[in-house]
Amino acid sequence: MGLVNLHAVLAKAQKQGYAVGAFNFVNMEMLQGIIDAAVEAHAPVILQTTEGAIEYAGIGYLAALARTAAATAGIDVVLHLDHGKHLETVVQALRHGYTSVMMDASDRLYDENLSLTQQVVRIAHMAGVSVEAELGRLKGIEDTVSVGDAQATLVDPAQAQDFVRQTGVDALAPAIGTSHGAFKFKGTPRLDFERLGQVAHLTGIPLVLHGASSVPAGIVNKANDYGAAIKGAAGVPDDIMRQAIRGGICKINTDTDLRLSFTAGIREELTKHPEGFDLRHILGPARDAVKAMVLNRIEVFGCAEKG
Ligand code: PH4
Ligand code: ZN
Repeated sequence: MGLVNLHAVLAKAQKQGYAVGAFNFVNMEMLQGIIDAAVEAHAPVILQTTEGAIEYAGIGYLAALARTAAATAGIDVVLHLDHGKHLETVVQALRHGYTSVMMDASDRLYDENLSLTQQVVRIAHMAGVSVEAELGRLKGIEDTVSVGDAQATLVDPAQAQDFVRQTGVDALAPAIGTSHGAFKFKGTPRLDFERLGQVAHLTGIPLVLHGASSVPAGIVNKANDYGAAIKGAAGVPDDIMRQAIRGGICKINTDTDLRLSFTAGIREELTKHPEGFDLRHILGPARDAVKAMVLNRIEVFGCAEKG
């Protein structure tokens, strides 16, 4: 089986009320940890790379790894461009066989975001490739100084309705209070579920939660025990994640959880075996740690046995 597009995978998720994990990778071991977990759980999976990952590893290597994994996985696998900021990167992704692209012009004026996304949808849909877009800015709700500022960073539901109608995107990432990285909330974690409900109702399409890592205390503590210095980390708790899925989230972006797991695994191995320098002994356990984390996320997302 080869790669499938995002539309196919998310239509099923939306209908049945679960979410599909979208996991970022930058090297072979991360990819293998992700795919091994998805195969074991028989879950559909979205493999995604950002422009930063492409700059680091090269799009040819990343696409070949994903294609190789999908060929024998026996589950639905999507290869998605995450946060494509430039039209050139989108075209590059199409040329390399990506089956889904995100045109992220959320930091531009609304009209620019609209016309750029319309262009991408026109080109991508001709090739059978799905398109995700974003509205609002990813920022923790409590990071803003006033209610007015908070409103300004979050998605405007009426604008989302207009945007989806005018672009025909397959999936939309509405900013509802999450942020990228390991430090998402200073106080009690909260997302704007009322706003999410309005966007789901007005657009009717599958929604995407960015900045959705759970940042488990156990993994952060393990990293710190083996030499990391990560203080004040906080992620999206599982009950909030489940509520988001009930509210229309069908794709969940997870990167930080994998980075934490991978590096905690490396730190443990190097600390326990300071005499070691065989890469296979160092990166193998890190790959296993990524697999364990992805299995955990698949359970929370409810997509096991849906592959
Ligand atoms: N992403 C991943 C963004 C990674 O430029 P870069 O490769 O560092 O960007 O789109 C997420 O939404 C991940 O959210 P998380 O940080 O909560 O895992
Ligand atoms: Zn993101």
